[in-house]
Amino acid sequence: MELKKTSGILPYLRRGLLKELLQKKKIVKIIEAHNGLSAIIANNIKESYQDEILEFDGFWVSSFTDSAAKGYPDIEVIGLESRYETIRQILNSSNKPLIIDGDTGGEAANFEYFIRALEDMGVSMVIIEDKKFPKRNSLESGTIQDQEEPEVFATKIKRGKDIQISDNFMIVARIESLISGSGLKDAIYRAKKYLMAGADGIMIHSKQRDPKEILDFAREYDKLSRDLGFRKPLVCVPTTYNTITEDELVDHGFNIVIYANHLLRAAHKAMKETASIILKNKRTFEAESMCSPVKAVFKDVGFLDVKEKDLKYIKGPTKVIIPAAGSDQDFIIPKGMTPLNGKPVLQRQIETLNNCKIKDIIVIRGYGKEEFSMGGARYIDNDEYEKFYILYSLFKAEEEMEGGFIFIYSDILFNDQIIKNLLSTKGDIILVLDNSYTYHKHKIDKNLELVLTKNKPSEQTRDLYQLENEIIRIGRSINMDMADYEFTGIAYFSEYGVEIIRKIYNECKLSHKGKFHEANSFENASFIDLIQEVIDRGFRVDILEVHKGWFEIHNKKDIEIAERLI
Ligand code: SPV
Ligand code: MG
Repeated sequence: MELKKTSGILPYLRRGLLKELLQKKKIVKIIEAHNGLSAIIANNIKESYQDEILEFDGFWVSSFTDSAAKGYPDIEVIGLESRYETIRQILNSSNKPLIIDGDTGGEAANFEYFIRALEDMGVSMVIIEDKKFPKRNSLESGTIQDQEEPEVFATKIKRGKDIQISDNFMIVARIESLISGSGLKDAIYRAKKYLMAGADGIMIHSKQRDPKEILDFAREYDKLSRDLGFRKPLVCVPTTYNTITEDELVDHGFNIVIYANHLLRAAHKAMKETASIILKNKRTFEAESMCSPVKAVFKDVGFLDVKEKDLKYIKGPTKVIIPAAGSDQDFIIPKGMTPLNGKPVLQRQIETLNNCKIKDIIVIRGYGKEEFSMGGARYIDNDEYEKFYILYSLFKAEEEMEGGFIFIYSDILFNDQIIKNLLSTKGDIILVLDNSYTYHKHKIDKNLELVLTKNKPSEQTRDLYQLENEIIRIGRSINMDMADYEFTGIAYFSEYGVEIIRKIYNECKLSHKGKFHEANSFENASFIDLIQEVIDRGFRVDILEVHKGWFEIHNKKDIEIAERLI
C-alpha cells in the first residue's frame, strides 16, 4: 500500500533502520531528496523487476540539491536551521532512513550540537567530508579543494562519536583525496586515521567518468580492513562514473550507493523546458504533456486523503428518510401527498432538501402508496402499516441508515436553514425542537410531542449562540405547562447515532413485551418512544432549538394556514 502523507515512524525507530538494512542487504540504495515532495516520490516509488519489487532504501539529504533547491551554490552558505527545515520536510513525508550530507561538519564544537540535533530527529547517519570550511562542491573542476589536516578531521569525528547518545546513529568520514588530487595513498592513510578515531564507515568520492580509482580504493580498503581486524561500511556516489551497476559495486565491496542529485536535476530540466514551451506558445496547452496532472500532485501530497477524511468526519449532505406509510382519518390521500397551492407536501420537502444539496431521499409508503409517484425520492413499502406503525416503517429503511441520516415526518414543511443548521450542529442524535408553542398554547388543539430538557430554555427571546442542551423526556403525555419544547419532526443521526438506535431497536424487537413507553406495544411504537428508550439507556440526545422555519400539517385547517404562509 502507498504511504499516506500522514503515516509516520517514530524517530528512534527510523534511526535504527539503516543499521538493520546494512545487515540484511547486499547494497543499500539511497536516493537524494531535497524537500517534502521529492521525499514522497522517492519514498513511494516501486518497480517490479523479475520476481522482485524494487524500491529505494532511504534518502540522501544532499548539500548540493538542498542549496540548489533554495537557489544557492553549494558552498556551506545555507545555515543549519534552514537545513533542519529541509530534513524535517523529508522526515514528515517518508518512513525510510535518512543520511545527511553534513558538508565539513563545521567547527568541532558546533559539530557536536549538529550531531545531537540529527540524532534526536531520527536521522541514521551523517557523512562529513575532510575539507576545510567553507568547502566548495566536489564536482566542479577548477575549484579550490582544500583538504583538512587528517588529525584535525579525526578529532572532529571523535568529538562527534563521544557526544552521540544512541548506539544506532552513525558518523561516516568522506575522503576527498581523489577530488583534491592527493591520490590513493593519501586516501587510504586518511581512512585508517578516521576509522581509528571511531568513524562508522568511509565514503570515497570521485569525479572521474571511469570508476577505476574508486575500485582501486575499494581493493585497498579491503586490505586495510583486514589489517585493522574490522570492516566498516563503504559508501560511494556514482554521479560521474554512472555506468557502473549496483551488482558491480557489490562485487567490489561497496555497502551503500548514493544517487546524490538526480531528482533535483530531473525537476530542473523539466521546469526549464516547460517554462520555455509556455513562453513560446503564449499558452500552457503545449506544456501539459511535460507536467503531472494536478490530481497526481494532490494524491501524492495527501490532499485526497484529507478530502476522504473530511467527508468521513464532517457532516456533509446526508440521506433523508421520511416515513409516510400511516393513514389519518381526516385525510383521504396520504398526508404527505396533500397538495398545498397545487404542490404536494412531499414535493416541497424534496425541493427544500435539494436546495441543501441532499439528493438521496427515501420515502416509506403504505396507505395510498399508488399516490407516491413523484421523482426525486426512492420508495420502500410498509404494506403492514395498519398493524405496524411509524417506528416499524422507519426500520424498513434500516439498511439505508448506514453512515447517518436525517429523519423527517411526512407532514411538515421546513426551510433550508433548519437543515443546514442541523448539519452543522454537534451530536450523534439531534432532535430539532421549538419552544414557541408556549407563547400561543391556549390556541393549540392538537396532541403535541413535548420535550423536557436538562437545562431550561433561555428566557431571552434572542440568543447569539445555540446553547448545548440535552433531552431528558419526550412524549405526548408531558404536561404542556411543564414542557420546554415541542418536537418538530426533524432529527439527525450520525453513523454512531445509527449504531445506537439499530442496536436498541433490534433488541426490543426481539424481546420487548407489553407497553413501550407511550405505545400499547412495541409494534405500535412511535419515533419518540424509541428516543425515550435511547435516553433511558443513558445515551445523549442533543437538541437544535428553532423558533420558526417549519410548519406541521396536522388537520384540514392547517392546509389553509400553510397555503397562506407559502
Ligand atoms: C552532494 O550531493 O551534496 C554531495 C555529493 O556532496 S557531490 O555533489 O558529488 O559533492
Ligand atoms: Mg554535498
